[in-house]
Amino acid sequence: MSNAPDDAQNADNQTQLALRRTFVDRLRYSRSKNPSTATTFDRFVAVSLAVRDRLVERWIETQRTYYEQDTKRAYYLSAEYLLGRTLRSNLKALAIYDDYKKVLAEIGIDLDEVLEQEPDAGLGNGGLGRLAACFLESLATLSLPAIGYGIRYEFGIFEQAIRDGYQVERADEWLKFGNPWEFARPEYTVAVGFGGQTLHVPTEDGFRVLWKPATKVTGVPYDTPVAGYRCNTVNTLRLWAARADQEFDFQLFNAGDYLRAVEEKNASEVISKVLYPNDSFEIGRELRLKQEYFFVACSIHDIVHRYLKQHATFASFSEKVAIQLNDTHPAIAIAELMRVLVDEHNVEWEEAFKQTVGAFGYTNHTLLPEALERWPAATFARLLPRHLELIQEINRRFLREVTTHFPHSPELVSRMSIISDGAEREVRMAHLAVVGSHSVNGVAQLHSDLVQARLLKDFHDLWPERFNNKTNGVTPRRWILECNSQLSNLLTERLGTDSWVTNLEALKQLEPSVEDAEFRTSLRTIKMENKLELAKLIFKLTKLRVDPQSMFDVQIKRLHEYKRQHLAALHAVTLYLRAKRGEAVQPRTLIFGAKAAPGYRRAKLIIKLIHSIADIINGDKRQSAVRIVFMPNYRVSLAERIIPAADLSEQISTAGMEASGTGNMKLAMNGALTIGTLDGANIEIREAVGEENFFLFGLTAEEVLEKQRQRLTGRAALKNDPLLEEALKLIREGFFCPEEPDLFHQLVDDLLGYDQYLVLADFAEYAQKQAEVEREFRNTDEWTRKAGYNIVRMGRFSSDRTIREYAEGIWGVSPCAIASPRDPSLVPNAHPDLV
Ligand code: 26Q
Repeated sequence: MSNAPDDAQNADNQTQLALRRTFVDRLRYSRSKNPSTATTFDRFVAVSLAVRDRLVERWIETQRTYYEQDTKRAYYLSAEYLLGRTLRSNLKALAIYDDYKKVLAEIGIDLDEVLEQEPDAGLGNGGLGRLAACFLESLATLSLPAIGYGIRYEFGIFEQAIRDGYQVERADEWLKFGNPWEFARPEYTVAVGFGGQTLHVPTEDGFRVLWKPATKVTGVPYDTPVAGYRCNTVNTLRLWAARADQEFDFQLFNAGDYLRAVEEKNASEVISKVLYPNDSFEIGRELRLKQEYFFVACSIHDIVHRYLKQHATFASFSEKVAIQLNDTHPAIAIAELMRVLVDEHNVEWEEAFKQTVGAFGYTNHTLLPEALERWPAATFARLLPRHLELIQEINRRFLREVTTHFPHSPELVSRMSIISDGAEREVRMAHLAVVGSHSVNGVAQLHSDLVQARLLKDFHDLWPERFNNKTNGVTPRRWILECNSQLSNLLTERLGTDSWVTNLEALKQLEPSVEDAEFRTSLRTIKMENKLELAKLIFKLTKLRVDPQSMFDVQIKRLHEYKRQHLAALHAVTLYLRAKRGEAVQPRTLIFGAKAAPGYRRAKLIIKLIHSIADIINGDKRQSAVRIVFMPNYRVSLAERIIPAADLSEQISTAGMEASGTGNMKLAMNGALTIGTLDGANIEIREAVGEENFFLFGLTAEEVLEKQRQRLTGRAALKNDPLLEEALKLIREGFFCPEEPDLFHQLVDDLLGYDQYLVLADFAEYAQKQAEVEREFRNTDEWTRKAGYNIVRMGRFSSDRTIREYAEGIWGVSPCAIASPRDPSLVPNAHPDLV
């Protein structure tokens, strides 16, 4: 008779034995250390390499299966991947987290301390980059055949320090001590051309175009495995690094031009050096266009090469290949695929364009017209002469179609043209993306509606069937399971299963639990413990002591005027004034985390404003109601500590300006209540959690447009609000910044004048809603009930749901189950080189 518990115990012991052995082996043979000489960082690398070893068998099996089944693949092209840390995710995906914790504890090592050694992979600015990372994780967990392509930036998003209340930037040297997750693949390099001339060479039936680039750069792929959660699928993230072209160098060195050769080498390698730290387009940075074309050319080459290994013609290209453009940053891929098909493989234009449109999908992430990417045609002509010709031909045929559909409308033709006809001709990347794709989507319902009704209205009139919505989501593995272990345990215990981890909608079965007082007590206890942990971290990082009993009011996101951090700061000043007058103000700790683009002066000034206000308010020990914390260097790993501890989530953008938001989702699913405008995904979150569990305020997107048309001043909104007036006056006159009393003069005057983001117009309703928040917070049990409903009703906002919608609605890719890894020597029929 078998003894099941004993068998399980034996298996555990065996696993733990194996884990210990690989760990010690990796310390010894990959770090040349033994357990007594190893540093904590050595231990981090050794555990990571041991975990990587376990992934590799599944990785090989996954790629073999895709190849054998010749599955359609989804290719995600993104200039950004904000991955954060990887070790904890992979331990959990492989179900060896608890074993490793135990094994390490037995030899006196604390796993949590080891995990803290890992630097964040910060290859992105904010929402768009983190979305790409959540998507990769969901793709693998859903067993979908997919590859992510991007740039291996040597320096990711800058490290932020605060000096005298000002942001200062430092280089992010995330690769300094090596990266245990990546595999360099120098055997699969790609040559990328820049500049030069196009030659039109006559042939029997017309002519061929040859592009003779002036310089070449080599792309070296670095592959990182992306593990699905408990499912054997391991997909690939392939990031390209720029290296100087050997042959090109060789010629220069041989010509005796040593210095020029070294200069050229540097100029090539600078392409993948650094992530642009702007989360909005800024015209005129030629290197940025080089980065975009560089990674796109490498990726398209890779995709076409992989397709051609199994297909003789391009007739079924779009049946096997789906390419998603994460915003317009990789949109040049449309012209590049046309170039490869038409110039290099002799495919007829019509057929090539059909396959191109069939393959591409475009995701838009912004409605702000100034944020749309456009490049001077002259820059294109210099850097990518052949691509400009191809874009002109795509445009010529497109405008012919416009004229056929809407005759006699020259204005329409000029509005829709891919190349604008102003004093300086510019290539409009969004127009190129729409014309070259069969699908165009926004990232929340309101945003998609506005894309269709405003931003790309003319295109929607022409091709309504191309347009659709894909509301964003976030991965519950990182954003609940890994960052909030106590909440995870409670959910699993109550549900009787951990199925919610891969099926977040299952949480709706816990609705009855929310009405159970014991469950609410657990929720409250967990939130308090998370707040205590965060309070410790705040003290460690800022030396400020905050009261965990106070309301933790959190605004974490990039710094932008449209996101209105200054609205929250202004409100904090009014709370402070009320507290000073002896009014009973609910104790509250405002927690900010935000990086400003280094060239965005107003955003940097708002960071200084927050610090100035914080200095005065925190320093005033006669009141304890208001505390303000600015957590420096906000990043993924810091978000993981802040989010589980939040009571209130600030989602207060000017309506119509935040495409979706995804931090709003992470906070709500961890039991924070939202105070927010009718913007982006807030609208859908409110619908999902129930309007009674959401604090709504502010103008609607329509009203915002109307107000902006009226050109009212901010001062017009001041009427009957002496408190707001006083707050503005104090800021303006330097009360919070005696060293530089004029510092915020202009900022306040701009609010009182044009007030583009309607900060003052929305202030009264915001303050009123915050008063309601205070009242509700004091009713602890009722607050916890609302938090509970937020948690159990957020199932729709899993990126698993989002990715299923992309897979079914845009890509036509299906799940592909991967067998358990076998001993590699037992796999029959050694297969051809799998790239
Ligand atoms: C473009 C050209 C040149 C230099 C930089 C850029 C650039 C880089 C990053 C432009 C934009 C970005 C990032 C945009 C971004 O993060 N957008 C956010 O995307 C999220 C995911 O869809 C949404 O939730 C947010 O609402 C949106 O602001």
